Amino acid sequence: MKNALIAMLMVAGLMAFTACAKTETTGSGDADGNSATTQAASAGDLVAIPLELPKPRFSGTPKNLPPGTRVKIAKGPVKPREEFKAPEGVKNVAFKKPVIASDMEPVIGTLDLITDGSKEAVEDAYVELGPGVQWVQVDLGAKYTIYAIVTWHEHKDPRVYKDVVIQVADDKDFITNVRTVFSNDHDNSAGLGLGEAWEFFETNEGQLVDCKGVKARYVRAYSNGNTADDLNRYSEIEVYALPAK
Ligand SMILES: [Ca+2]
Ligand SMILES: [Ca+2]
Repeated sequence: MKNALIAMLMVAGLMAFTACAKTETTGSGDADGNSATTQAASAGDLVAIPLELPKPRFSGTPKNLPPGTRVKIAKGPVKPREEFKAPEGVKNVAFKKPVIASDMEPVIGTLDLITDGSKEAVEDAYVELGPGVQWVQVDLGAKYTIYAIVTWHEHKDPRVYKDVVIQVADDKDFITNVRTVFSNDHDNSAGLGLGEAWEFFETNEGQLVDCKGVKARYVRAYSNGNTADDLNRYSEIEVYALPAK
């Protein structure tokens, strides 16, 4: 009788151990197509970046995908994105920094709207560039160690932007030391190389790219129209970083 009880306790202990081990393995994220030659954040204390989200304009995302898109649909209700952690002192170093674009005469708005701190989905809060492949570029003014780049195109409705590519470089012309930190251009229609990341619906959360401490001065964000029209809207780009050592 005593032996049977001990055996039962051992089985229960083993089951509890297995359950713990299982929980630990579920935290790993999937590959997001990040091809940057970057380094992991240093082992110091990590804290949530001071990211403030604009108000949501709709809830949930469509069950039916727009034709020709490649979006990973979440099973069950859409959960808020987990807070992103980086070394203490990381802040948005793109705020009020100068912006240039492939189209210096936007259809709507002015390029300074991209780093003015406003990212609400309201009229006059975005810049709209013409059809096809376009880019906007922020000059951070110095080299930074970049932990995250967050971009908002426009989030008044859940549209999908095409060929979303985020690159960083040391020169304003993006000729040398160009690194792609995100790309979902899986058929290279933008001509910048193949990207493996998923497409996504625009929401108030914006698109956060883990840059893993890549060092650069210039940030460039590409797009190639969206599922509602061929135009390219941008309302804000934030770059969470520390001065590069
Ligand atoms: Ca803005
Ligand atoms: Ca494409």
